[in-house]
Amino acid sequence: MAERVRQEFLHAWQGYKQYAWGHDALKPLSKGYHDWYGVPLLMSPVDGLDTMILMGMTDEAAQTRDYIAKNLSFDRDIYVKNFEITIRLLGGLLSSYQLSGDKRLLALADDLGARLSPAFNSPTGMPYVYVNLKTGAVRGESTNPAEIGTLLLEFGTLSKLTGKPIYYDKAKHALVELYNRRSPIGLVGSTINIKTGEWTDPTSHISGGIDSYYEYLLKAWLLFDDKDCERMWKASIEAVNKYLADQAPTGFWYGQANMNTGARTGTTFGALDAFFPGTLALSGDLDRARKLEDSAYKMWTTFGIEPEEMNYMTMKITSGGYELRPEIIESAYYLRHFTKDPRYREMGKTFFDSLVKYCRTDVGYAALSDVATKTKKDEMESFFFAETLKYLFLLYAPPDTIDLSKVVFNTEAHPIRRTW
Ligand code: DMJ
Repeated sequence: MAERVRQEFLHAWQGYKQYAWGHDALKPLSKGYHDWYGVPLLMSPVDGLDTMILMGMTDEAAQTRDYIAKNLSFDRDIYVKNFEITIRLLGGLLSSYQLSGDKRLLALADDLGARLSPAFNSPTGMPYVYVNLKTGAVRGESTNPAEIGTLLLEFGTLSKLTGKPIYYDKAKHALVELYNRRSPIGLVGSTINIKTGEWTDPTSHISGGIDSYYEYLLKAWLLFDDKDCERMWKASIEAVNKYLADQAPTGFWYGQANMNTGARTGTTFGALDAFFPGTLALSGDLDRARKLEDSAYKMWTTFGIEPEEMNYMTMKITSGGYELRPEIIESAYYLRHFTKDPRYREMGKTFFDSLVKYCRTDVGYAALSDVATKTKKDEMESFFFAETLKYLFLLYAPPDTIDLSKVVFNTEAHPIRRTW
């Protein structure tokens, strides 16, 4: 299985190289390319490089690394999303630096970190959504917990590797400011204004927009031995399990609730929520992790492939796309690691077979606009290289490929090694 996954990585990578080389992403149907901001930031190569290294594609990885070092420039007059660029590019550069020892990648990461840092210059210290890489100008006051709280692994690691504490301090301050605005019952909402610090949507959940905030509380504790993060994680997970977990007739799920009252406001779950069994497993809560992954697997097999979102009470789709997302596979990887239960490799085979059956094209893999009809769309996100295929590979690879006692994955599956 590991070798089959590797071959599929190569298939998609060759498509990217043939039709989109030097750009952010391959368009897998029209055989063109897409750049997020008009000029290339090498999203797919930077996101995919550490997967290549872990898969043992030594020559391919060396060529890609050299290309990145010689061609990637952040001296661009463009407004970029601080969150996406941090998790994909900063995370990718840092992990590939650690895996290869190529100091040019660390220099690029340091340059990027410095250019992103003005994002934190708000009245609360919580980051603006966008920052201009050349001028440092910022915009976007309305944001969410994930975009505020999913920066510390990358900025913190940059501090440890460069000896510049400012990166850690800014990202940690943002995280604490967010945590301090939790409700009296310990939950956070969906939307917050970073200038006023006021919540503008009180809906609490573990889904997209909040998800990796929780993931980073736990992982920043593990990676940096940060006791504040340990405390914040423990207080947060208690509230999440009390108010968001839902034992329904269809299974064990996590839904939506009002952050102030705890009253249930929604019963949807989707592809993004499926990261949570992995986070629970990493925290040691194997009981909830197993039950939730079983539910997520039911979601996948009900439709042949998972939808972006469905109502878990009715098992009806509420948002029908599939973006080639990794989360359910990531969770299978953690559960397999911690339980050794063969069930999770069997699940992985189902995920792999569905991907090949419904998403493979002659030059790569395509997202689906509708899982009910399995209609493809012209997109292959860089996280397909960074995460989806990496976690699938690791689910079957020899256990010494990654030592989870020394490594923490960022939310884009870039492995960060604790060298400090
Ligand atoms: C990735 O960029 C990251 O996993 C992020 O945390 C959520 N969205 C995508 C994958 O679905």
